[in-house]
Amino acid sequence: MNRQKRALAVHDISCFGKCSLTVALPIISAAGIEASVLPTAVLSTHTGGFTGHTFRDLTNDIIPIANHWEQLGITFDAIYTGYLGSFEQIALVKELIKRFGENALVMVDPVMADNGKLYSGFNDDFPSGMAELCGLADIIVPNMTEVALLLNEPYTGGLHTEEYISGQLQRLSRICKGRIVLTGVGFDDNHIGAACYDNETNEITYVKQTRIPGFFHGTGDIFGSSLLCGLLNNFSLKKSAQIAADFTFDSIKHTAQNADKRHGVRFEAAIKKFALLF
Ligand code: PXL
Repeated sequence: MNRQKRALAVHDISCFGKCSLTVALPIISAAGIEASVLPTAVLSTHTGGFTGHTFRDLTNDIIPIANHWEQLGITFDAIYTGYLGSFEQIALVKELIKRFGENALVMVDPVMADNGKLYSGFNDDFPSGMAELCGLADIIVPNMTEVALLLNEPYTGGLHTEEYISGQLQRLSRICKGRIVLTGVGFDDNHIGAACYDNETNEITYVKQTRIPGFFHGTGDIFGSSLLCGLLNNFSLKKSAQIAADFTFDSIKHTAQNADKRHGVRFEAAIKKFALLF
């Protein structure tokens, strides 16, 4: 039997409203990968749509947790970072990557914005810090709003052209030396998908799925977690991105049309099909 792989997921715990660790953990486990966590903050809900959420910042716990793991000789096959609880945590995550990332696939999802807007709670200097963190990654997974922020450009929205996407990928490749998967790429009204840039071959490939209109909370985390699972199970970049696009689509498809979108999508109904891939 193959040695079991172990991924470290560095995200917040949003106690209600499926996203970040409440989706990353079950998805990583479903793909046969051991999931360890380093929670960056604990919130009563995510920050997208509910009012009055609590916020427990865990910045001061990161280094003591890392110190203990180092004493125990714990290693990881992947480090997957997402929503960070403070600007200061960017430097601490860089430190984690330095200590545990040498033999690990380092995937940075620069979670900070969507639909043209920086998430509440982040200052205007956050994107430049996130761009530095992306510089240490083997693979980054920004959405198109995050791409604009990483490049310090205005967000334009709407449908894309291949020319525009390849230009954004070229500019991003100056910030991130690794592979790049752009999410939320759409060339027509009926489809949405991802653009994958392979830094070794310079090749750009696209994956797509049927577009289901609307905004669905937590789908970026579902896409990122399932992409990581594909890569750790030795699927190609393109195949892993297609697995992620399919699982994200299936999760949205199983979500009731009248469901409260803040609650997240019904990935639980799609996870069996996903698990059978591994
Ligand atoms: O899914 C991204 C995400 C993660 N964590 C928190 C969030 C969001 C998006 O709004 O608020 C706390």
